[in-house]
Amino acid sequence: PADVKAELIKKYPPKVARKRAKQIMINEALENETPEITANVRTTPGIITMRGCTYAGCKGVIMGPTRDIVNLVHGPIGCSFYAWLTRRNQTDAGPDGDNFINYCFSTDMQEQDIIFGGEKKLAAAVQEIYDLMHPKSIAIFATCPVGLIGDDIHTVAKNMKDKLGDCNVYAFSCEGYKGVSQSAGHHIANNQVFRHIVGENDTPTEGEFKINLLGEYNIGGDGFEIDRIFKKCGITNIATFSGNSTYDQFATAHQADLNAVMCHRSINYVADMLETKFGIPWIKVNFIGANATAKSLRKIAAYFEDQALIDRVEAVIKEEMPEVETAVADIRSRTEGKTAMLFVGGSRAHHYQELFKEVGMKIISAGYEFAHRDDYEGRQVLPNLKVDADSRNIEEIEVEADATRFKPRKTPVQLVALEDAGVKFKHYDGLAPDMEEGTLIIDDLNQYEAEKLVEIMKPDIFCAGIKEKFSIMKLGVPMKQLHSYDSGGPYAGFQGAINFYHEIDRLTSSKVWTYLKAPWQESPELTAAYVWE
Ligand code: CFM
Ligand code: HCA
Repeated sequence: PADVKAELIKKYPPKVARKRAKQIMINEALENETPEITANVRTTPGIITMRGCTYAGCKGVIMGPTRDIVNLVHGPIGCSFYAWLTRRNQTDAGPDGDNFINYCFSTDMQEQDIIFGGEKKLAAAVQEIYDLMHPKSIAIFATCPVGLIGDDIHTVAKNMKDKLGDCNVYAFSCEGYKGVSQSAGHHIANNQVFRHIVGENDTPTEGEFKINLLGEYNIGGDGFEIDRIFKKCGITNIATFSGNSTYDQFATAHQADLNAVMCHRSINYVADMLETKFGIPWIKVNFIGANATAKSLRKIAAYFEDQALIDRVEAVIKEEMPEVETAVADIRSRTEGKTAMLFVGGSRAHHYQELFKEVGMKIISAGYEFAHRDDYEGRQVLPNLKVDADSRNIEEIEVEADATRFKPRKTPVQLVALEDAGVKFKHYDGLAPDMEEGTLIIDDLNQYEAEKLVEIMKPDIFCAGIKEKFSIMKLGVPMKQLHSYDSGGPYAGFQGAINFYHEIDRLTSSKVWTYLKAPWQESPELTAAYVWE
C-alpha cells in the first residue's frame, strides 16, 4: 500500500503532494486507536474533485426527498435544472397526497436581478406557488449569486409566512460556496428543519414502538423496503429524514422514542438536537446488508426492552433470511475473493462493505467525498477536531431542553444497562475499524487518482458516481454507481440485499470487459503510424 500511495502522489507539485498525503491513509490497527486522516478540508484548485456544492447538499440531498414541501430555488435556472430529478429519491404520495417532487421551481434569476436585487421577484414567486399549489410549506434555497448580492431571503420568507397565514415559509442560506462540499449544506438544512418544522405539530401520533429513521433518502426505493420490514416487526416509523417524507412527519418527529441514524454524516445534527430539546436518544443503524439489517432490528428491539417486540423481530429475521441465504449460496462461488473499491459521499463507502462481505468479496480501497474525521475514525475524535475557518462559517445553533416537552425516554440507570447490553448511544465507530489492515482509505479522491488507483490495483469492480463512471469503464473495469444505483435498487433490507448480490454477480462475472481492447491494441500489425514527409 505504501508503494501505491507513493505512486498516486508522485506527479503532484510538492505542496499538493504533501496535502494529499494526509488524505490518503494506510489502514493499520494502532493500539487502541485508528490512524489519523485529514478530511473536510478544501479541495486544491485545479484538481477534478468528485465533490458537489453546499447547495446540492442542502436542497438536493436533505430537503429534496420531501414530497409536500415546495422547494423553491432562488437563483439562475441552471442550479435548478441540474438538481431536477437527478437523485432517484423515490416517493409515494398515495392516491391523494401532495407530491411536488417532479416539479422544478426556480426564480430564474437574470442579470437585472443581480444588479437591482432579487427580493421582489422571490416574494412574487412564493405568492405564485401559493396561489397555484396551496402547499403546507415552501422552502427557499439560496444559490451562489444570492449571497454575493445580499438578497435577504430570510426576511422575505418571514414576511411571506406572515402574509399567507397557513403556509410555513423559511429559507436556507446554502450558497454553493458556503462550505468545502455538500457537507456544509447538510448542516444548514439540519439547522433550519429543526428550527422551523420539528415540533410544530403536537397532534398525538399512533404506535407502540415509535422511532424516526434519520439519514435514509429512499434512493431506488430503499426506504420502502425498510418501511416494509418495520411494519412487519410492529415498529412505527414516525418520520424518515427525509426519504418519502412529508412536512407533518418532520413536525411530529419529536414524539418518537428513539432515533435510528442511518447516514451519520448528513443528519447527526438533527439527532443531537432532538436529544437535547426533547430527550430522545439515538443509536447508529445500517440497513445495507442482510446481516446488518438483522443486527439493526435487534438493536431497536433491545432498546424498547419489550419481549413481544424482540420475539417478533426474531420471527421476521427467520422468515426473511432463507431467501437471502439461497441467493448467497447461488452466487458466492463466482464472487468469492473478488475485490472492490468504494468511493461515495459520506456513508455508503462504509455501509456497502457489508453487502460485498456477504458474498465473500474484499474491499481493497474506499473513501468518502466529504465526510469528516469522525466518519472515518469514530466519534471519539470529535473533541479534538480543529474547527477551521470553513467550518466556523456554518452556523451552530444553540438548542436547549424544551420547557414543557422535554421528556427523557430512559432513566440514567436504564441507559447504562442498555449500554452494557451492547446498545451504544450516540456512538459511531466510523469506516476505518471495519476495513482490513493495509487497505487504502482515501478522502476526496479525484479523477486522476481514481484512474491511477484502478490501473495499479485492478479491482474487480469500482463503485462511485456518474462523474467517475465512464472513465473507469474505459479502463475495462465494471463500474456500479452507488449514488443513483444506475437504474437499480432497492438495495437496503433483505430484499434489497438479494437485488444487490445479483447485480454484483452480473457485473463481475460478465465477459464483456475482456472484449474491451480495440483490434489494434490486440494485434500490433493493425497499427499504423502517420509519417510526416
Ligand atoms: Fe448520506 Fe446519502 Fe451518503 Fe449523503 Fe450524497 Fe446520496 Fe451519497 Mo450521493 S446523504 S452521505 S450527500 S448516504 S446524495 S443518499 S449517494 S453522496 S454516500
Ligand atoms: C450530490 C448528489 C449525488 C451525486 C451523484 C453522482 C447523488 O452530491 O449532489 O455524482 O453520481 O447521489 O445524486 O451525490
